[in-house]
Parts: sequence; structure tokens; C-alpha cells
Amino acid sequence: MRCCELTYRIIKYKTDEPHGSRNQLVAHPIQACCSVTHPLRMLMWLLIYLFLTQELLWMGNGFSNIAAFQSLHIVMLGLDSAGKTTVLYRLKFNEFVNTVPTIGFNTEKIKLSNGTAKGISCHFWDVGGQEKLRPLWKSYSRCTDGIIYVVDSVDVDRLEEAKTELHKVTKFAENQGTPLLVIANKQDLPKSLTVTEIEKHLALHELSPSTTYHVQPACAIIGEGLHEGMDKLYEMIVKRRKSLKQKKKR
Ligand SMILES: Nc1nc2c(ncn2[C@@H]2O[C@H](COP(=O)(O)OP(=O)(O)OP(=O)(O)O)[C@@H](O)[C@H]2O)c(=O)[nH]1
Ligand SMILES: [Mg+2]
Repeated sequence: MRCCELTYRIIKYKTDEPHGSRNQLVAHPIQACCSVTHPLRMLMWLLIYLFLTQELLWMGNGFSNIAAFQSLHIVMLGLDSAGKTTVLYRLKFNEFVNTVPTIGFNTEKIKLSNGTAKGISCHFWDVGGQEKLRPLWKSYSRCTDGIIYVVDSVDVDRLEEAKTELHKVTKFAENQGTPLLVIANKQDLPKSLTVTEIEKHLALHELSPSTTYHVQPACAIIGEGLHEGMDKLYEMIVKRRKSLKQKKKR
């Protein structure tokens, strides 16, 4: 039964009563609800309070600097077959989705559901990694909040190529200082390289000192490591925003 219907029934019951003075007090449903001490009104406020406190707790989870309603723009790059689209749909649907090579890009708005970044909305752009599509990377990565670079941890032969492409992207003027999350994907496969090895092959220490980065071992097929990686990226984005804000104040 809806609140106003219930209120109406109580009023009707009361107006059927022979006590005229009490009838006047609750003569109209809206009037009845406006009384602060009215039980229904109190119940309604209690429900609103519970709803809001839950929402605020959820929004304030972890780093409160970025409001939950604000969407972060994240671009996902990496060589073809590194696992970008698998990462995207694992984050979106929390299940494995069989992919085909991306011709162009995929885009999804995802509200993160785990860890310190829980509740944060992200607008992901997953751009195809085939050689002919890489010229697109520049425009998709321009002025984003964060860059995710997905690497196939067993494809050792192409790590040099992956390194060259990554360094190109981070050198674009618009990407200076954009936080970088490297996903060392396919950790489920035998002979997958470790985080330290990936870091070395990609020469991450040669990146500009303004580029903060984190290397996250992951398996996109089962989703292992993805939320930890997103937490790190979010942490770096918040830190960067804080320092940019402080610089502006000076
Ligand atoms: N074993 C294993 N396979 C994976 C993993 N992640 C992705 N794959 C597989 O790798 C292949 C390529 O994955 P995609 O997600 O399509 O790769 P992509 O980076 O989007 O490739 P492009 O769209 O061509 O740029 C698919 O067969 C995936 O199932 C993983 O963590 N482990
Ligand atoms: Mg793809």
C-alpha cells in the first residue's frame, strides 16, 4: 500500500469517528503528512535518512576527492591481442566475453564496483591495437584522466614494439603527467613475465618523471588483478588532481 493511500485510509477512519475535533486535525492527507510528529511522516524521514547515509557512505568510500557522479575518462591502449577488450567487458559485466579484434574502438561507461574506487564512474575508450589503427591513439588519449596500457605478458617478441608505442603516447604534449596503469595481462599462461621483467622491457624508468605509473599483474579472463589496478589508477588520478590544484593556488 502506498504512503498516501495509507494516510488517506487513516484519515477516512478518523473522519468516520464521531469526535469532530480530532477529525479537523487530520482533515486532509497533505495536512496530515505535514505534521512532523505524524508517524508516517517520521517513518518517511527515517527512510530518507537511511537512504542518504548509505549513499554518502558509498560515495565517500576511500578517496572522497572525486564525487561519485563525476565520470573519469580512461583510455585503454596496447598492441593488438593484448587483451584490452577482454579487460573492458570483464569490468563492465564481471564475466568473460569472447572478443574479436577491434576495428576502431569500443566505449563503455562503467561504475566501479569494488575496492577504494567503488562507486566511481569511468568512461572507458578501448582503441584497437592493430598497426593501422595506432595513429588513432593520439586523439583518443588526449587530455584523459588516466591511460591503461595492456601488455601480453607472454608475447616477449613484441615487447620492444609495445615499449616503442607506449613511449610515443606518453611523450605527446597533451599526455604529460597523465597517470599510467600498465596491465601485465595473461598471467594465467605459463612463462608469463613478472612485473619486474615487464617494467624492465618497457623501460618504464625512462618515462618522464611527471608520469606516475603502476604495473599490475592480471588475468582479464577471470578478472584477477583488475580492481586492484583500477584502485591504483584512481589513487594516482586523485594525487595528480590534488597537486594540480595546489599549483594553481600558488
Ligand atoms: N590466457 C589468456 N587469454 C587472454 C587474456 N585476456 C585476453 N585473452 C585472450 O586474448 C585474445 C585477444 O583479446 P582481446 O581482448 O580481443 O585483445 P585486444 O587487445 O582488444 O586486441 P585488439 O582489439 O586487436 O587491439 C582473446 O582470445 C582473449 O580471449 C588473459 O588474461 N589470459
Ligand atoms: Mg579489442
